[in-house]
Amino acid sequence: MEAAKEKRKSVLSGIQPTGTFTLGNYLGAVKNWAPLQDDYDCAYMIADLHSLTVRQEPAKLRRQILEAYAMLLASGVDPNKSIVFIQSHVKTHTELAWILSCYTQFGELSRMTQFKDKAQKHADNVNAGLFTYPSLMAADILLYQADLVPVGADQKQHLEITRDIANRFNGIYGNTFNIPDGLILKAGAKIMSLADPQKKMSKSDENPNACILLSDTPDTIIKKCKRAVTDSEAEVVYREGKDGINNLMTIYSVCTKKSFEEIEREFSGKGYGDFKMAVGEAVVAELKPIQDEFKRLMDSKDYLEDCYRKGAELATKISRRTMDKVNKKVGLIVG
Ligand code: ATP
Ligand code: LTN
Repeated sequence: MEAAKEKRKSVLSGIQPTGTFTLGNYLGAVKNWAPLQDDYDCAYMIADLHSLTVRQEPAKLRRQILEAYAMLLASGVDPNKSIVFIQSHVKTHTELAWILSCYTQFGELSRMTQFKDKAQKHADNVNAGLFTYPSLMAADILLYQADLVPVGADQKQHLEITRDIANRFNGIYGNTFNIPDGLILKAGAKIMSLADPQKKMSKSDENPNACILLSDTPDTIIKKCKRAVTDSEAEVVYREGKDGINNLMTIYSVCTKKSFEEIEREFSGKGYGDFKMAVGEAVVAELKPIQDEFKRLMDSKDYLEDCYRKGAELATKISRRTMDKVNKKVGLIVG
């Protein structure tokens, strides 16, 4: 008799279409999504509803959603292997988010550092969506009974609250949700701003020199690397207090797969100028195939539309199962 096939574990992750992806988004998150497709059942989404928590220009947002979708495919996310969809197309996300928000405490939401940061940054628009953002993110993850959630280090707290909400719900109603684990890689989990290496590189940073965008030309990438803030020493070594150099070493290491020791040896006796040039060239080489594929995909809008429609259909089908279960458990009449 054939041995029962082991069920593959599942993965879900998402990214907001709040701007062009930065090198941080790519190295910390998206780059790691494609390799997971071989071993897991993956679902990847553009978190367009999450991006509404900050004021967006409608025409620009529409363009960014499509660009973000194309960028996922250009980065190796394959719609024939994974479910690749746009969050707002799958209605179960807001449906579950509402229910989960009734199992999420005001106190725990108040402790979210992303909420505190964004509330400070957008003091004129501290809206309810910004506050309940984690309930929607928990819904995204729990709907697919995800085992693993690959994200950058800044999302750790949101994963913890997702687990807390799931455990709370399971505790009241019996086993309903799988409890997910974060998958936060050591290398590249937090790429820092080139202008202020104590701050994370963020797509919504106003300083254009702070981040490398996936759409930057080779010249711009090299210029930004050359301008990166470092220190007044001249030694390429990974050491506490050398935030700028540590960040560039991390970027160089992830792009070239060289260890910190190898990099230190390679640049021993050389100045920061040579090192920054090498970092720039490594980033250009890393991004070139993605940029070429992105351009090709943006010229194939019908193909993209076909992919996101199919993605939404599949995601709806799978997530509906969890949604029906939840509605039943809390005592709604499932129509
Ligand atoms: P925003 O500036 O709008 O807050 P963001 O650049 O922080 O956006 P998100 O859409 O919130 O990006 O995050 C997408 C993914 O990229 C997440 O998994 C997040 O952890 C990861 N990520 C974001 N910034 C970095 C960074 N600097 N280094 C590593 N990973 C990052
Ligand atoms: N909040 C995430 C984006 C996001 C996400 C998700 C990530 C929305 N839903 C579900 C993982 C799983 C961020 O990166 N800022």
